[in-house]
Amino acid sequence: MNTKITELLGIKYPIIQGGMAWISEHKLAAAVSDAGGAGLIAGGNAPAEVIEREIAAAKALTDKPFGLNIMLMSPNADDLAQLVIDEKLAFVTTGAGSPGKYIEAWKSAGVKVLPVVPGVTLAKRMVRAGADAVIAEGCEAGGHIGENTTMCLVPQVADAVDVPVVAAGGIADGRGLAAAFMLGAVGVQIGTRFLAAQECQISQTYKDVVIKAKDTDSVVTGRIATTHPVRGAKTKFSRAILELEKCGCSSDEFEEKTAGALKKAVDGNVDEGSFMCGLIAGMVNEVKPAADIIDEIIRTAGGLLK
Ligand code: TUI
Repeated sequence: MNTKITELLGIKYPIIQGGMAWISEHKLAAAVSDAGGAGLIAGGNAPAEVIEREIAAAKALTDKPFGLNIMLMSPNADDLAQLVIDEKLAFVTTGAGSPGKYIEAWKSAGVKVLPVVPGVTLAKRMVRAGADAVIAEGCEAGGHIGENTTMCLVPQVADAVDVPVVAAGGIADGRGLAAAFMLGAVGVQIGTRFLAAQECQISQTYKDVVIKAKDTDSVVTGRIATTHPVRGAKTKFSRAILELEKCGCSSDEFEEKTAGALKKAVDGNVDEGSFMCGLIAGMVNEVKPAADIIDEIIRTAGGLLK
């Protein structure tokens, strides 16, 4: 299944792992890369030394290319941007902002640059700045989201730019990959399905939340109290947060209640954790090795595309 994205990244299958803060660490990244996809370590808010160790651990597990995701709201973004160059990583994906100021340096170092974009304007801006591809992410995705849907966003971005487009948000199986191709994408980014990968190091509690989620068990918090809405699983905690902001809490109060909540979810704290996952969680029903997840996606999509 060769596409412009498999060519660009030197990978076998057009599947990029989502860069999930606190979640996408070396074991998952190496497993996805070994299985023919593009594995990713997520920088999140971690200091560069921590991510340096993650990169070393991933290099010890795989000789396949993998990348780093940089969350641009992080105070450590500058350090992580430099780390990508120092570690000679194959590619970088970015989220939650514009990576414009880093692109030239990354390109000079031979790093492929794939910004996540929630809209057409940023997609065009990123291509003008030198991005090698863009990841058009719809609001079906988990974590921090924009306003447009994958179905509407991907073809508009594909029409607007002349670099490869990767579809993200709401894709977890071969039908999603085939559909993404029909929308003009040449690959997909998948996060939520990999939460239930055997190699994913989150708590069993987090995996159970994802596996038990139904189609209606998703909620977006932070639309009123913040400028960075986040999609996650409907839990007692996320419902309480939503009520809090509906009642007009201040952004400070909101931030105080949700600070560190993703890490708490990763550690299995159901009472105070923010279990970020996409709308497609309702379709994720079992834990499997990353290689089996990828094989199944490729087999199903291949059959459909014939
Ligand atoms: O970044 C993500 N998903 C994330 S980041 C994250 S960590 C976090 N934790 C708590 C609160 C907020 C974040 C969890 N999930 N996805 C990619 C993504 N990027 N979605 C939306 C965007 C985005 C938004 C605005 C990208 C660029 C952008 O640009 C604004 C500008 O500067 O033009």
